[in-house]
Amino acid sequence: VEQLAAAMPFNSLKPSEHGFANGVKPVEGDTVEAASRLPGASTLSEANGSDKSGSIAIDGLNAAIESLDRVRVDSAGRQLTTNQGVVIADNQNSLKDGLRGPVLLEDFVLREKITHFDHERIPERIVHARGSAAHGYFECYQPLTDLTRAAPFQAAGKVTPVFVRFSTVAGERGSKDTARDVRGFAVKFYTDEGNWDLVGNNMPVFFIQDAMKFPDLVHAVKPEPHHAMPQAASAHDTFWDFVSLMPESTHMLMWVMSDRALPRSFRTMQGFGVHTFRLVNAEGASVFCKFHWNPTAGTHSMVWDEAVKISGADPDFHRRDLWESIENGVFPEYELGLQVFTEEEAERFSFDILDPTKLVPEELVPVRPIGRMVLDRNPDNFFAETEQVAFCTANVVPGIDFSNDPLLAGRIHSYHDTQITRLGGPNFHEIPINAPIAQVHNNQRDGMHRQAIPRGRVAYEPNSLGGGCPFQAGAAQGFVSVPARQRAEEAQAKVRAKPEKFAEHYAQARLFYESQSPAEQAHIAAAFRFELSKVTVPAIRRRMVASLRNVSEDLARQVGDKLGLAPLPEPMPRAIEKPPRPEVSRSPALSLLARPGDGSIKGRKVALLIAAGVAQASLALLQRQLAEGGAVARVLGPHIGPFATAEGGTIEADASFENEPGFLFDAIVVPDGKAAIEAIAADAHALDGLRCAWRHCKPLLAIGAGATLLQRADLPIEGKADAGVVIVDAGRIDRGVAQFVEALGAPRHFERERDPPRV
Ligand code: HDE
Repeated sequence: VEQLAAAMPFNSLKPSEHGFANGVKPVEGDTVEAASRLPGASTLSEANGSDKSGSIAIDGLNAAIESLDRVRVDSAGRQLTTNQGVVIADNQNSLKDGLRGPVLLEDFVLREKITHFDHERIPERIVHARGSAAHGYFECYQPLTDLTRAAPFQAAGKVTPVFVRFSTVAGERGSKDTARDVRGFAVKFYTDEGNWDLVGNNMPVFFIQDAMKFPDLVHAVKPEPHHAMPQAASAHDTFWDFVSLMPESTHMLMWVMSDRALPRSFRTMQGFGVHTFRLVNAEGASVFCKFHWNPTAGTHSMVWDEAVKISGADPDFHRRDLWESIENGVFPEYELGLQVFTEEEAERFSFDILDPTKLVPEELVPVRPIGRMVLDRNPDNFFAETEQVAFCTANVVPGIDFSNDPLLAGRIHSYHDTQITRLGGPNFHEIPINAPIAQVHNNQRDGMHRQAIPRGRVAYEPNSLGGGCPFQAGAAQGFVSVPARQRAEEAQAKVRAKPEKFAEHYAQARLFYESQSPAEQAHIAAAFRFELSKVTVPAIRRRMVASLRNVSEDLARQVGDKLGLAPLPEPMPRAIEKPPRPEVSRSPALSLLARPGDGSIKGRKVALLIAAGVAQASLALLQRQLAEGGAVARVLGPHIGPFATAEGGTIEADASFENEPGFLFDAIVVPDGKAAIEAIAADAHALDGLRCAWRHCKPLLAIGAGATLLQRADLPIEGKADAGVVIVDAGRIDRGVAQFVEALGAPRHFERERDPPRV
């Protein structure tokens, strides 16, 4: 093993690739840095095969990995076999009756191979079809035993394995990552008391208040049924027709038209449980709670023009970012926070906490950090893990319970139900990625694809023949639903109706809009303008602007003007004449700028433009600082391969101006070297890249002669540019690099933005 390690470049984060596979568990209470050094962090294990089932179950990063190890298959050094384990002699030619004769029916090798292939596809998820996932762990900060008996929260430093899938909602499985859309944020905790799935989104509210409307909402946003267009987009008639008739969607529309719908990466978006849940302690006492995931890297988004361009150049942009970050040891990390409140407090709120179109402002109930989640391992196989994982809101563990949110009730049914078709039967809980670490013992039997082999003749309870086993645990250990009572005044006959506060639809939409920074507000107006201008039926556009008048006259006017709607239509009639007074009129926490991150450049991608004659020395300090900060620097040239430097050496271009366009990067650097600048200026791909970086408000660094390239790209840098444009003399590189690194770790430089764009 040592010889092997010496003979090849060795990434210390990926020891299992090189035979150092004996991972260890994260030390309780350890830092992420220490966790990132754990052996076994990679999954690309080809060197650890066991005779029968591939890799041996090692003392891995966490128990979930160990259980998956049982079924991992590594084929290094193995012969090809059929599914029956029969070794295959020839995998190129079918069995024929003579060289030019017909293929024989007896060719079981051919038939098995084709038959399996014919059935490779399974139905995609009806929503959230496109997704990407990673393994990791949750670590609790302090025991929460006063609030909940849920296993992950019982001790400081307790580590619970997780599998997390991020997704878009509307697009099909092969659609793009950078659609304007809600993102799914689904976490499966493999707790030692069973699986708990926190199936959330990156926005804290939803379009509708009742599950009854969900199929309508999804039919409206999906491609229109007659011609199956548009793909992964809400900018079409049926979506806006539906939501403009559903005033309860207004608050969520503000979120979906905001920068939240265009996250820079999965690493830089929040997650929310959306519904109000309950926490229950060992005494059975319960409180209400909302779950928040806050990314350590801060919240960062793209601009629309950038998202559109990335969709073409790299439809896998978010998937790639997640994968590469983990492989590079830049582990996505999120802090879990709780908003906890009592039933009595909830009764006094101006909104109903059972209404999923409302959030609880952080100024009203602060978010209390309770632990962190680190994603540190990529899946081995996309289909087996990311595609087959089945989340379900019904998967809760003792200590977590539901509220009466009517949207949540529908979900508790839907998720399990949908998997029965998607995964082909009722035994999908036995698929390795779905199987709990906690043991499963019950009397459920049979069904398609059963894996477990239950022993004995007893499959019923109560029994005496099996000694009464498996037996009920009783309330002390088993799951007990909170004995929540309806208040006397609510104990009515059966009704199909909603509580009164559900009828107020605009206060929180206004709160959201008013709490955004000017740049974020401008993006919301531009998003409505864009989407509604794609709507072909004028009455729908008018109805939507009429609804926006109840949110903000300023917003309605901006959108209406650009849709040629003057005078503006009358405001949409409200269901409640005198709505309750909201507790807060501004919530700074709702702006992305509230969480800029810690200024770190970890995971940021920087393009260094080069050509023959580049002054390599002008890049050295920068490259070192980017590497030290955990940023990824890519060297882009007129073509890939080596280029002569001004110093007489060579520098290798990893990518070309054409194959990795500038808009894929977080920042662009133009080095010194006159000849190189001339060559770069002759390639409009490079100039386009610079213009995009400018237009998308990203940092630019130009060193020495590089400054002239910014002029050649027609960037309007008159007088004093913003802090994101750093121009330095070749002699003062150190100061320029420091400024650039600071700009790279900061939010975008929106002070540069113009609508319509100048560049
Ligand atoms: Fe889902 N949702 N949903 N949803 N949802 C599904 O389950 C559904 C809702 C969310 O990565 C489906 O396994 C109903 C809210 C995520 O695998 C399906 C209602 C929130 C994912 C389903 C909602 C979500 C799904 C499709 C209204 C945020 C992807 C395939 C009553 C809190 C999970 C599947 C993954 C997936 C039903 C509303 C989040 C059909 C009926 C609100 C993150 O069961």
